[in-house]
Amino acid sequence: MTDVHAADPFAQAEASAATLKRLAGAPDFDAAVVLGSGWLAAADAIGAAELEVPLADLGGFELPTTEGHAPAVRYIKHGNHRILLFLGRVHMYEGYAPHTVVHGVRTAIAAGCRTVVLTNAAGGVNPAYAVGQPVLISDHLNLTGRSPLSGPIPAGYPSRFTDLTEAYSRRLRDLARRHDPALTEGVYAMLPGPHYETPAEIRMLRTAGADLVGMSTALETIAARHLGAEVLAISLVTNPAAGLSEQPLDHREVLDAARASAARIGELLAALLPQM
Ligand code: 8IG
Repeated sequence: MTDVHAADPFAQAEASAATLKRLAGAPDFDAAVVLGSGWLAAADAIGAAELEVPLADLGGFELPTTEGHAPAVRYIKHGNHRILLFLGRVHMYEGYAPHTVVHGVRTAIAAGCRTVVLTNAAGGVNPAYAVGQPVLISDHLNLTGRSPLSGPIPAGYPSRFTDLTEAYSRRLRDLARRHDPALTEGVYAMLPGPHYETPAEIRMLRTAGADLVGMSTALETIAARHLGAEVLAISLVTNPAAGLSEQPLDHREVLDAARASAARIGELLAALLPQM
């Protein structure tokens, strides 16, 4: 498959970052949080916004088409800490190329962020997981067949041959567990979607070592690691993966569970972010 590359996604991210810093009146930022589907309830718990900027004002962003994804980034101050909170993301299944999917992460890092927190909603492949449970991502299976690092890398950027041995920072996972010792961790499989898996595919994923399955995060982690940022990622289990549940899920119950958990995890993030 041939990717259609933007002229220079790295230069675009630098430009978006410069605009963001100018609009926020901030010299740089320290950490970025990307909120996935069902995570909007976490936004206010993370902190009060100094400013909310529509992504359309920053250039280089495609606007999310998914319900529950608001196209804006908030600037939040925690003491001396400056945090960027992306209230949504775009996905490959919306028809976007990998470089578009990772534009927010690249913009945040170009704006100074050394820490990236990625959140998502996921199906539980591990049968021990309950709906509403947050899980720290310890590793991933990128089953999209794509990489945000294919294509030209401009001079001055790190090698495209990015080491992913510890893509998800052990230090940050340990820090999260100090705040909430009940947090478990698992392996996240990213598939392109947008359809869900068949039960046979879920059995295959379980055999391959997956605990969670979703349609985001892995490409953003690869882009963040390429640029040397530390990554913490958290999945909110919102459904048992295909074939794991006897009866169809009650959609309202799932949404309620997600909302309640997202608010709780928002408080965890608010406590963690100043220590990152
Ligand atoms: I929420 O079961 C959510 N996102 N691929 N499979 C995949 N993505 C998901 C699922 C799921 N649940």
